[in-house]
Amino acid sequence: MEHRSVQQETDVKVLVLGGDGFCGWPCAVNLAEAGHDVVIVDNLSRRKIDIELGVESLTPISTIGDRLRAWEECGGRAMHFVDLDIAAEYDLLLDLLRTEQPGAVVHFAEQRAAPYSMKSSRHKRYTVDNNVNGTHNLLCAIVESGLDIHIVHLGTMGVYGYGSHRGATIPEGYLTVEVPQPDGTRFRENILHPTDPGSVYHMTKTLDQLLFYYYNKNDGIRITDLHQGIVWGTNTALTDRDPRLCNRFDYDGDYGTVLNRFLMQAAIGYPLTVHGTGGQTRAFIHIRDSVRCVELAIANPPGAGDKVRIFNQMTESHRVHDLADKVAAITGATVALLPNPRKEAIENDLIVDNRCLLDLGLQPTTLSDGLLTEVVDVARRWADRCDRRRIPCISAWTATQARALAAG
Ligand code: NAD
Ligand code: USQ
Repeated sequence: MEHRSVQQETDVKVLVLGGDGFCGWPCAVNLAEAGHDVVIVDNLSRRKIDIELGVESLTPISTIGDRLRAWEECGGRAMHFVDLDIAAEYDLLLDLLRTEQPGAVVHFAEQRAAPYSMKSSRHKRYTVDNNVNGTHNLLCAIVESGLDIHIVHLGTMGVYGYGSHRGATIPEGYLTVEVPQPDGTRFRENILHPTDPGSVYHMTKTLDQLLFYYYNKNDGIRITDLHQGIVWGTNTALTDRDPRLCNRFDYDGDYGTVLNRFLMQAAIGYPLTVHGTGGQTRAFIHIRDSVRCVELAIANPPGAGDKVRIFNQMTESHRVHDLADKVAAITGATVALLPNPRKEAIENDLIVDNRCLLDLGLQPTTLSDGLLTEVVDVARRWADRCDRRRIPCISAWTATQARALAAG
C-alpha cells in the first residue's frame, strides 16, 4: 500500500457517504467550497424513513438533484451524486472507489436515531445490519482496492456511556490502565476506552470502533473516528445561500434531538419535553463547528502506521434540565417533566477532553442566546409544517418504560 506523506491536505477528492443527511449535506458543500472534489454517496434511506414515520423535516428540503443544481447555480464547485447502499451493494462500492480513487472518505451513512433503533425488533435489526455492514463493507472495499484512503468516520460521544465517570475526564478514545501481575508488579497499557452503549444505535457505534481497530492493525488503514456530541442548529453560511440548499430540521420524537426539539417546541408554544428529571448531561456541538471539524480532520490526516485517531467532537456539556430552563428564559416557554421512554441514568457527570480539534484550530461556537434565537426563528418560520402529533417520544427502551409511558 502506498502512503502519502502527512501534510495539510486541502484538495483531495472526497467521497461523502451519507452526504444527503443533516450533518452530511452542509459538510459536503463546505468541502466543495474548501477546494475538494466531492462525490456524495447516499441511498436516500433517511428520506424513506420520513415516509415510514409519516413526518417531514420542519424545513422544506429539496431533492438531492435540485440541491446539486442550486449549489452550482450559486457558484459552488460541482459535486456528483451516486445513489448506492453501502451496506448492501458491496461490488458497486468497490467499483466506485476504484473509479474515483478518493484520498478521503467521510462516513456519515448510518441509521443515527437512538429512539428509531429501539422501536421494534425490525428497527433494531435494520440498524445493526445497516450500520455494521456499511462500515465493514467500506473497510473491506478499501483493502480490496489497494488504495490508501483516509476514513473520517462520524462516531458518537455515546460510546463512552452516560453512567457516572466519577468526576474523571473522558479522554480522546484511549485510556491508560495499570494491570496487576501475579508477582505483584503492574504494567501500563493504553487501551480503547471501555464502551457502554445506551441504545442499539449507540451499540453499533461501539462495534464500528472495534472494526476500525482491527482493520487499522491488520491492514494499516488510516482512520479518524470523530466522537461527536449532539448536533444543534440547522444551516451554515453556505446552505443559507439559496432556499434550495436548506438543511433538514428533525423535530419528531424519533429523529429530533433534544436542543433543536426544545427550540422548536418553544417556537410553537409546546411545553418543553424533558425526560425524567432532566439530570442527564450530554455533549453538544453546533452544526457549523461539526462541518469545520470534518474539514480539519481531512486536512490533517494520520500518518502511515498511526493507530486509529479518535477526537472528541464536542464543544460544551449541558444538563437537559438546564437547557430547558435556558430556552424557557429566552422564549417564555413552559417546561414539562415527562416519564422517560429511555432506560438511562437519571443523572450523570460529563467532563470531556476535546483538545485535539482545538489544537487543530477549531474555534468553538458556544450556546449563545443569539444562536438559540436563530433556531427559534427558523422554527417559527416553518411552524405550519409541524405535525404536533409527531412530537412525543413514543419509542420505549423496554416494557417497563412502555408501561410508564402508557400510564402517562
Ligand atoms: P442523517 O440520518 O440525517 O444522515 C445519514 C445519511 O446517511 C442519510 O442521508 C441516509 O440516507 C444515509 N444512509 C444511511 N444508511 C445508508 C446506507 N446504507 N448507504 C448509503 N447511505 C446511507 O444523520 P446525521 O444526523 O446527518 O448523522 C450523520 C452521522 O453523524 C451518523 O453516523 C450519526 O451517527 C453521526 N452523529 C450525528 C449526530 C447528530 O446529532 N445528528 C451526533 C453525533 C453523531
Ligand atoms: N431528551 C429529552 N427530551 C427530548 C429528547 C431527548 O429529555 O425531547 C433527552 C434524552 O432522554 C437523552 C438526551 O436528551 O437523555 C439526549 O437525547 P437526544 O435524542 O438529543 O440524543 P441521542 O439519542 O443521544 O442521539 C443524538 C443523535 C445521535 C448521536 C448522539 C450523540 O441522534 O446520532 O450519536 O446524539 S451523543 O448523545 O453524544 O451520544
